[in-house]
Formats: sequence, C-alpha cells, structure tokens
Amino acid sequence: MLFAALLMAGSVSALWYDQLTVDATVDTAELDFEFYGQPIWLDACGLAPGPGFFGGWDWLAFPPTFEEAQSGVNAYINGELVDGKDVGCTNVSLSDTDGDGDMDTMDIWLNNTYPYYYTKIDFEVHNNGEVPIKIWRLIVRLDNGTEYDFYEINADTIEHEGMYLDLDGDGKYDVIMWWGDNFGVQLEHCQRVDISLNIIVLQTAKEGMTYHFQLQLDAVQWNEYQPGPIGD
Ligand SMILES: [Ca+2]
Ligand SMILES: [Ca+2]
Ligand SMILES: [Ca+2]
Ligand SMILES: [Ca+2]
Repeated sequence: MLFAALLMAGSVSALWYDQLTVDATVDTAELDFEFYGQPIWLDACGLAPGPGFFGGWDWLAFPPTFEEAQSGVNAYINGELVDGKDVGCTNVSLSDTDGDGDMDTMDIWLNNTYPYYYTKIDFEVHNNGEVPIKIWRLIVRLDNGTEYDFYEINADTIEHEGMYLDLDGDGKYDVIMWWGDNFGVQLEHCQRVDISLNIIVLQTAKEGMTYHFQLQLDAVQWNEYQPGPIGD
C-alpha cells in the first residue's frame, strides 16, 4: 500500500512540477517556462565610466534600519550616484542547465563592491509550455551550497523587509535583496511577466570581494498552486 502511494505521489508531482534547474526527468512537455530575452541591470561590467543607465558610475542606496524593516519600510532606493565613482560593477548571466533550449538559471555577480552599493535587475519570465502556470517558489543558491526557498506565504520577507544574505558564509550579512511581488501570478501560454530585484551591499560585507549567487524559479500548473510548500 505504502509503495503504491509513493509511486502515485511521484507521478503526480511529475505532472505539476517543472523544476527549472538540474533534473530533466521532471520536465514535462506540458509545463515549461523560461527566463525570457536578456535581463537589464544597472552598472553592468564593461560600461565606460559615466552617469545614468548607460554609464559605469556606481549607484548607491541606503538599507532600512532593523525597526524600519520590521514595519515594512523599504530601503531608500533613490538611485543616488556616487560622484563620479566607478569602482564596482554587476554581472548577470542566464544559463540552460538542463539542455532543453531555454534559460532556467540566473547567476549574479557583484564585483568589487562596498557598503551601500546598489544594483537593480529586471527580467521577464515567459510561459513557453502549454498549460497556464503560476510562479510558486524562488530559490536562492549560494556558492557553499546553501539554499533559501521563498513562497508567497513568506513573501513579506523579500517584498518588504528584504532578504538578508550571507553570501560568503562568514556569519555576517553581505547584501539585502528585494523582489517584486509575482508569486501566484497566473501566466497563460506565451504570456510573460516582468520581475525586478533590488540589491544593496551592507556595511558588514567585505570590500573588494566578488560576491556570487544563483536564482532559480519554480512554477506549477495553475490549479496545483499553493502559497507554500507542496507535498512536503
Ligand atoms: Ca524548461
Ligand atoms: Ca561601476
Ligand atoms: Ca533549460
Ligand atoms: Ca558574509
């Protein structure tokens, strides 16, 4: 009985579950989605020094105090420019980790950054499968293998208070990140949705470091959506 139940659970999960990275065996023809096109981000590495969106001068923003974060106040993200300072830069790259021809994983590098360094990444998610989907989970994966899962039920953490991440595992937070609210949004076949991330480097980060982390999105068939973990 137990064995049969497990088998059933396995096949059910294969139906509603497209884990965007790693395991091609859970990918189905019916449910598929991808990072669409090219992300756009501030202070791309390689830009010539200069102001604005097309220049390499660094951007600054100030994270909220702990009390402000608790009450849901976002950072003072006002895109202030450092006066002609071009020290750090941001790199973003998409990859197709399961070889099915669509981009499923985003890598983010913060190069030579320092406290209050600010960057913003805009990207699109596209339903290239056949069934309507909902974005269910965001996974943040660090170089040391640590993974953080976020769902609609804990969306406050990353939509308002901000997600604090210790990227190098030294026990001190390095960045705080905010994420636009797109959990549970239904995407029909061929539809796309815009998502943006704001990242601020914290005072407890090391200067001169390259910080790297990875983002992965999971979506489920629209009628299987739940605002938290499914089947655990
Ligand atoms: Ca895919
Ligand atoms: Ca720069
Ligand atoms: Ca892929
Ligand atoms: Ca750290």
